[in-house]
Amino acid sequence: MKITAISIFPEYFAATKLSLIGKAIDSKLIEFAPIDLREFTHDNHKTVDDTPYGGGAGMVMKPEPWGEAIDSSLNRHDGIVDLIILTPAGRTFNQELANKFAQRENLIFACGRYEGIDARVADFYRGHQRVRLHEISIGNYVLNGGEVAALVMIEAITRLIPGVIGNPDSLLEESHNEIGEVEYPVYTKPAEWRGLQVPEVLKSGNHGEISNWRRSEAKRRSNSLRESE
Ligand code: JDN
Repeated sequence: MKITAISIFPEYFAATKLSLIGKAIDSKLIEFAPIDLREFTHDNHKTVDDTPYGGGAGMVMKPEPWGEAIDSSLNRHDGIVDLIILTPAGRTFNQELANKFAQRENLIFACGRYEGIDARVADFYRGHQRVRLHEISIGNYVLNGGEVAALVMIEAITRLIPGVIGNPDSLLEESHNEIGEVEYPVYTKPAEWRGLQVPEVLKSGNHGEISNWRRSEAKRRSNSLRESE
Protein backbone atom coordinates (compact mmCIF):
# COMPACT_ATOMS: atom_id res chain seq x y z
CA MET A 1 0.00 0.00 0.00
CA LYS A 2 1.26 3.47 -0.90
CA ILE A 3 0.21 6.32 1.44
CA THR A 4 0.73 10.10 1.06
CA ALA A 5 -0.19 12.64 3.75
CA ILE A 6 -0.36 16.35 2.87
CA SER A 7 -0.09 18.85 5.72
CA ILE A 8 1.51 22.13 6.80
CA PHE A 9 2.93 20.06 9.72
CA PRO A 10 4.41 16.97 8.01
CA GLU A 11 6.51 16.38 11.19
CA TYR A 12 3.39 14.91 12.85
CA PHE A 13 3.91 11.84 10.66
CA ALA A 14 7.28 11.03 12.26
CA ALA A 15 5.13 8.74 14.47
CA THR A 16 4.79 6.36 11.50
CA LYS A 17 8.48 5.46 11.94
CA LEU A 18 7.67 3.80 15.28
CA SER A 19 6.54 0.29 16.16
CA LEU A 20 4.59 -1.90 13.74
CA ILE A 21 3.93 0.75 11.07
CA GLY A 22 7.64 1.64 11.04
CA LYS A 23 8.56 -2.02 10.56
CA ALA A 24 5.99 -2.39 7.78
CA ILE A 25 7.57 0.60 6.03
CA ASP A 26 11.09 -0.87 6.48
CA SER A 27 9.90 -4.19 5.02
CA LYS A 28 8.27 -2.39 2.02
CA LEU A 29 4.74 -3.60 2.86
CA ILE A 30 3.81 0.09 3.14
CA GLU A 31 5.31 3.12 1.41
CA PHE A 32 4.69 6.39 3.24
CA ALA A 33 5.43 9.98 2.13
CA PRO A 34 4.62 13.10 4.17
CA ILE A 35 4.21 16.14 1.89
CA ASP A 36 4.60 19.76 3.04
CA LEU A 37 1.71 21.81 1.63
CA ARG A 38 3.84 24.99 1.76
CA GLU A 39 6.09 23.56 -0.97
CA PHE A 40 3.15 24.22 -3.32
CA THR A 41 2.90 27.95 -2.59
CA HIS A 42 4.62 30.54 -4.79
CA ASP A 43 4.79 33.65 -2.61
CA ASN A 44 7.60 34.65 -0.23
CA HIS A 45 5.40 34.09 2.82
CA LYS A 46 4.29 30.61 1.66
CA THR A 47 0.68 31.60 2.31
CA VAL A 48 -1.80 28.74 2.67
CA ASP A 49 -4.79 30.60 4.19
CA ASP A 50 -7.02 33.62 3.61
CA THR A 51 -10.16 35.23 5.04
CA PRO A 52 -13.53 33.56 4.40
CA TYR A 53 -15.89 34.90 1.71
CA GLY A 54 -19.09 35.93 3.45
CA GLY A 55 -17.23 36.84 6.63
CA GLY A 56 -16.94 35.02 9.91
CA ALA A 57 -14.25 33.94 12.32
CA GLY A 58 -10.95 32.33 11.42
CA MET A 59 -9.17 31.59 8.18
CA VAL A 60 -9.81 29.19 5.29
CA MET A 61 -7.17 27.21 3.41
CA LYS A 62 -6.63 28.51 -0.12
CA PRO A 63 -7.49 26.07 -2.93
CA GLU A 64 -4.42 26.60 -5.19
CA PRO A 65 -1.73 24.99 -2.94
CA TRP A 66 -4.09 22.08 -2.26
CA GLY A 67 -4.76 21.55 -5.97
CA GLU A 68 -1.04 21.52 -6.78
CA ALA A 69 -0.13 19.32 -3.79
CA ILE A 70 -2.85 16.77 -4.59
CA ASP A 71 -1.96 16.73 -8.33
CA SER A 72 1.71 16.19 -7.44
CA SER A 73 0.76 13.44 -4.96
CA LEU A 74 -1.44 11.73 -7.59
CA ASN A 75 1.71 11.55 -9.76
CA ARG A 76 3.43 9.49 -7.00
CA HIS A 77 0.63 6.91 -7.26
CA ASP A 78 -0.60 4.64 -10.06
CA GLY A 79 -4.22 4.08 -11.04
CA ILE A 80 -7.18 4.82 -8.78
CA VAL A 81 -6.49 6.70 -5.54
CA ASP A 82 -8.67 7.05 -2.46
CA LEU A 83 -8.37 10.72 -1.44
CA ILE A 84 -9.35 11.17 2.20
CA ILE A 85 -10.07 14.72 3.35
CA LEU A 86 -10.23 14.92 7.16
CA THR A 87 -13.06 17.19 8.30
CA PRO A 88 -15.31 17.35 11.38
CA ALA A 89 -18.24 17.47 8.90
CA GLY A 90 -17.31 14.11 7.34
CA ARG A 91 -18.64 10.58 7.69
CA THR A 92 -17.50 9.03 10.97
CA PHE A 93 -14.60 6.59 10.61
CA ASN A 94 -15.20 3.08 11.96
CA GLN A 95 -13.86 -0.49 11.69
CA GLU A 96 -15.91 -1.20 8.56
CA LEU A 97 -14.26 1.75 6.76
CA ALA A 98 -10.86 0.60 8.07
CA ASN A 99 -11.47 -2.83 6.51
CA LYS A 100 -12.47 -1.21 3.21
CA PHE A 101 -9.43 1.11 3.03
CA ALA A 102 -7.10 -1.76 4.01
CA GLN A 103 -8.01 -3.40 0.66
CA ARG A 104 -6.97 -0.32 -1.36
CA GLU A 105 -3.51 0.25 -2.88
CA ASN A 106 -3.30 4.07 -2.88
CA LEU A 107 -4.35 6.46 -0.12
CA ILE A 108 -3.82 10.24 0.03
CA PHE A 109 -4.71 12.00 3.29
CA ALA A 110 -5.42 15.75 3.04
CA CYS A 111 -4.99 17.28 6.50
CA GLY A 112 -6.49 20.77 6.82
CA ARG A 113 -6.06 23.34 9.59
CA TYR A 114 -7.89 26.56 10.57
CA GLU A 115 -11.59 26.48 9.57
CA GLY A 116 -10.94 23.94 6.81
CA ILE A 117 -10.13 23.78 3.10
CA ASP A 118 -11.95 25.85 0.42
CA ALA A 119 -14.93 23.62 -0.52
CA ARG A 120 -14.03 23.70 -4.24
CA VAL A 121 -11.09 21.36 -3.58
CA ALA A 122 -13.46 18.53 -2.55
CA ASP A 123 -15.83 19.44 -5.40
CA PHE A 124 -12.99 19.31 -7.95
CA TYR A 125 -11.61 15.91 -6.89
CA ARG A 126 -15.09 14.38 -6.49
CA GLY A 127 -15.22 14.63 -10.28
CA HIS A 128 -11.62 13.47 -10.94
CA GLN A 129 -11.10 10.39 -13.11
CA ARG A 130 -8.49 8.77 -10.86
CA VAL A 131 -9.98 9.74 -7.49
CA ARG A 132 -12.47 8.23 -5.08
CA LEU A 133 -13.17 11.08 -2.66
CA HIS A 134 -13.95 10.57 1.03
CA GLU A 135 -14.67 13.28 3.60
CA ILE A 136 -14.04 11.66 6.98
CA SER A 137 -14.19 12.58 10.67
CA ILE A 138 -12.78 10.31 13.38
CA GLY A 139 -15.44 11.22 15.95
CA ASN A 140 -17.72 13.84 17.42
CA TYR A 141 -15.16 16.21 18.86
CA VAL A 142 -13.12 19.01 17.27
CA LEU A 143 -9.37 18.85 16.71
CA ASN A 144 -7.09 21.68 15.57
CA GLY A 145 -6.41 19.94 12.27
CA GLY A 146 -6.58 16.68 10.39
CA GLU A 147 -3.08 15.34 11.18
CA VAL A 148 -3.88 13.40 14.35
CA ALA A 149 -7.08 12.08 12.73
CA ALA A 150 -5.04 10.85 9.73
CA LEU A 151 -2.60 9.10 12.10
CA VAL A 152 -5.53 7.34 13.79
CA MET A 153 -6.82 6.16 10.41
CA ILE A 154 -3.36 5.09 9.20
CA GLU A 155 -2.88 2.93 12.30
CA ALA A 156 -6.36 1.36 12.13
CA ILE A 157 -5.99 0.65 8.38
CA THR A 158 -2.39 -0.54 8.09
CA ARG A 159 -2.63 -3.05 10.98
CA LEU A 160 -5.17 -4.94 8.83
CA ILE A 161 -2.66 -5.44 5.98
CA PRO A 162 -1.36 -9.04 5.97
CA GLY A 163 2.15 -9.14 7.47
CA VAL A 164 1.90 -5.83 9.38
CA ILE A 165 0.81 -7.46 12.65
CA GLY A 166 3.26 -9.98 14.11
CA ASN A 167 0.53 -12.23 15.49
CA PRO A 168 -2.45 -12.37 13.07
CA ASP A 169 -4.40 -14.39 15.71
CA SER A 170 -5.18 -11.07 17.40
CA LEU A 171 -6.94 -9.92 14.18
CA LEU A 172 -8.92 -13.18 14.00
CA GLU A 173 -9.99 -12.86 17.62
CA GLU A 174 -11.21 -9.29 16.98
CA SER A 175 -13.21 -10.29 13.91
CA HIS A 176 -14.98 -12.98 15.99
CA ASN A 177 -16.26 -10.27 18.29
CA GLU A 178 -19.41 -8.58 17.04
CA ILE A 179 -19.06 -4.87 16.33
CA GLY A 180 -19.78 -2.95 19.51
CA GLU A 181 -18.82 -5.86 21.75
CA VAL A 182 -15.64 -5.10 23.67
CA GLU A 183 -13.17 -7.83 24.47
CA TYR A 184 -12.89 -9.81 27.71
CA PRO A 185 -10.62 -8.70 30.60
CA VAL A 186 -7.04 -10.00 30.46
CA TYR A 187 -4.58 -10.96 33.21
CA THR A 188 -0.92 -11.99 33.51
CA LYS A 189 1.50 -12.89 36.33
CA PRO A 190 1.53 -12.50 39.31
CA ALA A 191 -1.61 -14.51 40.28
CA GLU A 192 -2.16 -12.11 43.22
CA TRP A 193 -1.39 -8.38 42.98
CA ARG A 194 -2.19 -5.86 45.75
CA GLY A 195 -4.66 -8.36 47.18
CA LEU A 196 -6.46 -8.81 43.85
CA GLN A 197 -6.66 -12.37 42.43
CA VAL A 198 -6.68 -13.58 38.84
CA PRO A 199 -10.07 -15.33 38.29
CA GLU A 200 -9.73 -19.02 39.24
CA VAL A 201 -11.24 -20.28 35.94
CA LEU A 202 -8.33 -18.81 33.92
CA LYS A 203 -5.86 -20.97 35.90
CA SER A 204 -8.01 -24.12 35.59
CA GLY A 205 -6.68 -25.24 32.20
CA ASN A 206 -10.29 -26.03 31.15
CA HIS A 207 -10.43 -24.40 27.69
CA GLY A 208 -14.19 -24.84 27.30
CA GLU A 209 -14.90 -23.11 30.61
CA ILE A 210 -12.33 -20.38 29.87
CA SER A 211 -13.96 -19.67 26.53
CA ASN A 212 -17.46 -19.52 28.08
CA TRP A 213 -16.25 -17.23 30.89
CA ARG A 214 -14.58 -14.88 28.40
CA ARG A 215 -17.70 -14.69 26.23
CA SER A 216 -19.91 -13.87 29.22
CA GLU A 217 -17.44 -11.26 30.58
CA ALA A 218 -17.23 -9.60 27.15
CA LYS A 219 -21.03 -9.39 27.05
CA ARG A 220 -21.19 -8.01 30.61
CA ARG A 221 -18.59 -5.34 29.76
CA SER A 222 -20.25 -4.19 26.55
CA ASN A 223 -23.66 -4.04 28.30
CA SER A 224 -22.34 -1.92 31.17
CA LEU A 225 -20.44 0.31 28.69
CA ARG A 226 -23.66 0.96 26.76
CA GLU A 227 -25.47 1.78 30.04
CA SER A 228 -22.81 4.39 30.90
CA GLU A 229 -23.30 6.26 27.60
O1 JDN B 1 -11.71 15.78 12.66
B1 JDN B 1 -11.39 17.04 13.13
O2 JDN B 1 -11.82 17.45 14.36
C1 JDN B 1 -10.74 18.04 12.17
C2 JDN B 1 -10.63 19.38 12.54
C3 JDN B 1 -10.08 20.25 11.61
C4 JDN B 1 -9.67 19.80 10.37
C5 JDN B 1 -9.80 18.47 10.02
C6 JDN B 1 -10.34 17.59 10.94
N1 JDN B 1 -9.19 20.84 9.66
C7 JDN B 1 -9.28 21.95 10.41
C8 JDN B 1 -9.83 21.62 11.62
